[in-house]
Amino acid sequence: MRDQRRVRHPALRGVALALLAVAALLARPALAEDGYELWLRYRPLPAAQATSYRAHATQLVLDAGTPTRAAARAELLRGLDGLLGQATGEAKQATRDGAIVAGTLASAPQLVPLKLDLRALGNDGFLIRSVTLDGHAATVIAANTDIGVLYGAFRLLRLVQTGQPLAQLDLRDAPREKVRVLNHWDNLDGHVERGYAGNSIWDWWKLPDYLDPRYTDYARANASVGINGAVLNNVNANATILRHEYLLKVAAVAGVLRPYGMRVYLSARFSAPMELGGLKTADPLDPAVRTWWRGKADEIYKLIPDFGGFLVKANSEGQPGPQDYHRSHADGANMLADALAPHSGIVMWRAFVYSNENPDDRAKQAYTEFKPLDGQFRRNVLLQVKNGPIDFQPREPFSPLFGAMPRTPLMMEFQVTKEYLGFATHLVYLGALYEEVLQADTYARGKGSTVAKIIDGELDNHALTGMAGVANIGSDRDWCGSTFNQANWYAFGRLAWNPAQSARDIATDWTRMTLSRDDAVVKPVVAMMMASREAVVDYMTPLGLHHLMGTGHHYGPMPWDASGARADWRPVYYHRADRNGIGFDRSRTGSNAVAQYAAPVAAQFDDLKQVPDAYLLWFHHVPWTYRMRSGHTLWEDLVAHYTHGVDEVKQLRATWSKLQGRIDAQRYAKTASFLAIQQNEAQWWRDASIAYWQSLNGLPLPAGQKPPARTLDYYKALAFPNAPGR
Ligand code: GCW
Repeated sequence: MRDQRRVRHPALRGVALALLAVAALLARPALAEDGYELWLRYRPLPAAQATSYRAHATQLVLDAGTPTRAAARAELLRGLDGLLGQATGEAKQATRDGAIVAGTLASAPQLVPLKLDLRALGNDGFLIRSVTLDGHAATVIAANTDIGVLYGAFRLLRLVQTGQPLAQLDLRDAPREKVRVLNHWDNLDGHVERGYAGNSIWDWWKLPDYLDPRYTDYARANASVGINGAVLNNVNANATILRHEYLLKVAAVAGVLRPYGMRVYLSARFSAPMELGGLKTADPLDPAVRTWWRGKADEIYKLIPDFGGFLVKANSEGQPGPQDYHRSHADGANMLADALAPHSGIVMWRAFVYSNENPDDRAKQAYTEFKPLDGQFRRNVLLQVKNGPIDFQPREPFSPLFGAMPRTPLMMEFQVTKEYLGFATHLVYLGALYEEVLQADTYARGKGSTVAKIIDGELDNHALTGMAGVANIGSDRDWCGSTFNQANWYAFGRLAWNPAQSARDIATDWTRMTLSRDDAVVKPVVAMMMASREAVVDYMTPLGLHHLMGTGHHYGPMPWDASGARADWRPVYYHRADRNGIGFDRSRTGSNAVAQYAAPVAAQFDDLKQVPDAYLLWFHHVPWTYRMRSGHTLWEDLVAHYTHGVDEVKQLRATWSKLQGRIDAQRYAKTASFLAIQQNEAQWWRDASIAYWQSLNGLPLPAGQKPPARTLDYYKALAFPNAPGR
């Protein structure tokens, strides 16, 4: 039914708004900048800007007859009212210049005479165009579906928030990835694995009866960047989530997310038929097991008709899986895919597998396991591949699986939470990392075969495509543990929509929406963000080093550690340093991991003369005295990188301190404190690493370099039994 909000009298509404504002002022400190609003921060624009936008937002024409269109209407009114300091009127059709008319052709039939070409927009796309309608200048948001209308509404608001003109618009956009999902590593007891922003936002205890309003704001934020799904529970899955009483809770969450175009998915524990169904086996070829999963899928879809499907971590880090029954990953994935197919559900099967019992280089194992299975998966299976061959390091070369399985749709898995990049407190803009991976050239079909073109289906002609981000969201008031971590959620969503976008442009939009539209803020903040990723690589793991973080919790430097339960969980496995040299030899004469890449890439990585410095110690073991392109020795350059990383953090702090007064006090202060923590920890990383390498190589510090502040024994004695996120 048409929503009955009346066209309000602007003057009266103005008075009411003013009274409300006074009441709010009296009730609590107004406009608390606690970060809760994220980038959907509709604070009033400066007067001159507001005036010029008001001419393009005189009234809203939007039939809010479905929950999704109602969400679009609510968002537009909230955004325009807030940004422009007005009470946006509504009408059934454009009655004056400056109307915003939004809808599908069915819900906004007045758009039909415009003969808009919506064919290329698909399900989720939209167009925004300046037109003349019923004799009035108007801005049209048109789409084939309600969700396209909602995405268009958010885009129009983004134009205002980022200071773009609303005149002569002719903008079309549609996502290049179909499945754009967050993976929550949230346990049912509220703990978030690798979460640094408080507890899980899913309150399983109070669900389904209590729906935290936060779920709605979560959905709004995701829809604003085009994220259209969420896996609610940890990939280290508890079968309990599949019990009927939990499915009722999941259905309640799905009901909140649905109007915003988000589907829910669940991580499925492979052994659930035994744990919940009392079966003796979870063998994917066993008829009783197959029947159990089909029944479970039917039960789920009765409760949640648009359920997205399952995410599975199998035979990885101790999780059960098909190999327990000598079946392949394809057997396992296909069994679940068959159960979901009648309901159009999908399986996202993770390729993150490696085994301690396998003596081969860990970096090679996922490829070795999955490459032979190319072409064996059902049509509704996406293989979810982490960006690099090891595990979400500050820098890794792209996973060799990208480009190696043309007959299987591969989905990207990025980590948004910063497990290996300083947890919540370090400022690291991951947009730069994502872009580097997406733009990497696999050469799978010759030059220009970027990872982006593989995962968006262009290169091998796949219709089922996707990108997953391991969420950094928790119960903290600011959602992500820090203001700048919000940018990583934002950038993930924007790149899942279109992996060809520029990280810098995304950072610029985010800054304008989140912090300030003032160039004196935007320029330095974007510069900070863009420099931050290289900084963390330098102070933690320069020149291709990796996985030297504290065993288990992954906090701080522990390159000396050889205590992990498995060889491939010990830092010493990865750096292989001794008196003479350092680095993991993955060249043809070493583990030959290079051979997993297409020939031109393999040749480049294999050749010491060609391998980029950034991957030197990833692919090669070289003497400390190795002569770098710079003319310096490896040791000299290594130390210089560590120092440079620390210096960059000092620079981030200095830049931020100049912004005091230009950014609200609350968010300014939190970031300033966090940057101080980051500087201390960057210094610690540098000093502890250098002290350890010196204990092996016996070399003096390069000229001009400061010695570590403490002894190696001091760093080795540090312990962090309560580090978060385990
Ligand atoms: O990076 C490792 C993490 C584990 C995680 C695993 C995975 C969910 O340390 O906490 O488990 O990756 O991706 O499965």
